Amino acid sequence: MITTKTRITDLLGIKYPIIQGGMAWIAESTLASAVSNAGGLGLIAGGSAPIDYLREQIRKTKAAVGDKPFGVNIMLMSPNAEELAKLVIEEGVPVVTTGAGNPGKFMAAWKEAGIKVIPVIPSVALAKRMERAGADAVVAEGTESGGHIGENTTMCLVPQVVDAVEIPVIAAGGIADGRGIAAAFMLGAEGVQLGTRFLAAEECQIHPTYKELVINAKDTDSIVTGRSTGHPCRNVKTKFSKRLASGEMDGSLTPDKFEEITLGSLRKAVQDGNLDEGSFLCGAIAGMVNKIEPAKDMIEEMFVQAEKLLAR
Ligand code: TUI
Repeated sequence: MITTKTRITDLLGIKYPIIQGGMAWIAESTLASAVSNAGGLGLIAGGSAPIDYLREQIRKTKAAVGDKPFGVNIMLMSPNAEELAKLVIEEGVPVVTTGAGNPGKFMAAWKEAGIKVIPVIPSVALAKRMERAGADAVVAEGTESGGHIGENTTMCLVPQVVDAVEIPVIAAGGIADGRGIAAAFMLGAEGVQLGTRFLAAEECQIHPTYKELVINAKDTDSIVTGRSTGHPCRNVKTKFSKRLASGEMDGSLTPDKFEEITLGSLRKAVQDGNLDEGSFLCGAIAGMVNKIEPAKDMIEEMFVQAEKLLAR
């Protein structure tokens, strides 16, 4: 068990170099603490949740993980980003990851508070900018990921980011087993971030319909919607997401109408399992996620497999 000890395990003080994605509406204290207690880094998603709810989630996680680290993901497009940027300092959160924007303006305050900052980025240019701004590491996220995505694939993006920056790189997008982890390491990554696999964790509190969709998904069952709005998002293929994508394609759904229909659709998926109006975000690797099990079992199995492959 030495090949997956990296600058990421050192930086974060964790056993396995794995981060659980900060999935909006999904990543809460139960899942985050299960991942952190298993030796990875669990994240609470800021999403667009009320600040008092997030304070409670942070405190619950702290109580559940003891001295193990955990983090908070801040979605920079969200209206709560400014407030949450302050809350993580007040609450002594050890790690912050950011998505969907440039966290530059918050960086100095977070660094001063001793927070480890790991922006999620979809391009080499942003990775370089984040390194200059003082990021401790970056997550290079390929278009295979669920949710809001860039254009480049994990296979192309990760080695180019690794070549462009000195700070350690964490690979995300399309990874759901030990083979994916080993492959990411071969590309130069020193850690991985997984979202879709953790949707099937026992501790993940999404609606059973959501879990079923992920478990039953085949290789061709993810679809990107929102290209017309400039915010492409990968989802499970459902009647709703297919209708959105075809409406965008044939022009019958204007970007304004798209925004109107999808407002609140993440919550409808996660909490209500609403197949008619919910956006069930998932990565392109959902076809390989077939079993509900504890997060700890997932992590341990994946690293046994990755270590074996990397030791060859
Ligand atoms: O952020 C994510 N994934 C997400 S956020 C989300 S919630 C949402 N809801 C409705 C519409 C859109 C999103 C669901 N999934 N991943 C990290 C990520 N960050 N992917 C791409 C980016 C990104 C994009 C642009 C990071 C930086 C960036 O910078 C632009 C700039 O400011 O230069």
